[in-house]
Amino acid sequence: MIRAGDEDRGDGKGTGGSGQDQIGLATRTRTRPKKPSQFKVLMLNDDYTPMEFVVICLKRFFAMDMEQATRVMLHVHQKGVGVCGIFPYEIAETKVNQVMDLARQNQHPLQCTLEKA
Ligand code: TYC
Repeated sequence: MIRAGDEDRGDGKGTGGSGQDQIGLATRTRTRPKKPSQFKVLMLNDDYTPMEFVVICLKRFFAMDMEQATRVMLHVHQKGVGVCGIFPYEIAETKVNQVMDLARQNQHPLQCTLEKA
């Protein structure tokens, strides 16, 4: 049964029902729509992709200006990985594919990937 105080955890399951009193189970529907989950697009360092090419990708696909793109590229170059942006899944996936396609066309080994935010 559902009592006052049972909460919606945001996953459609809530916390209703403690085990003993679940006769006549109610199926609740959400009132709030679920937020689309967000994904980080990560750029990985390698030893061969030219710095200028990484900057071009960051400007073209992540709408960065020269200064932002250079900062993110140098961060990746120094730390090994960096965040290009955070997007809903399908947009993040599209951006990964755009980077990887342009890198492949130019025969650079640049790698870009997704991670749940
Ligand atoms: N490490 C590369 C170089 O020295 C530059 C680079 C930066 C490559 C960022 C990939 O995601 C990257 N030419």
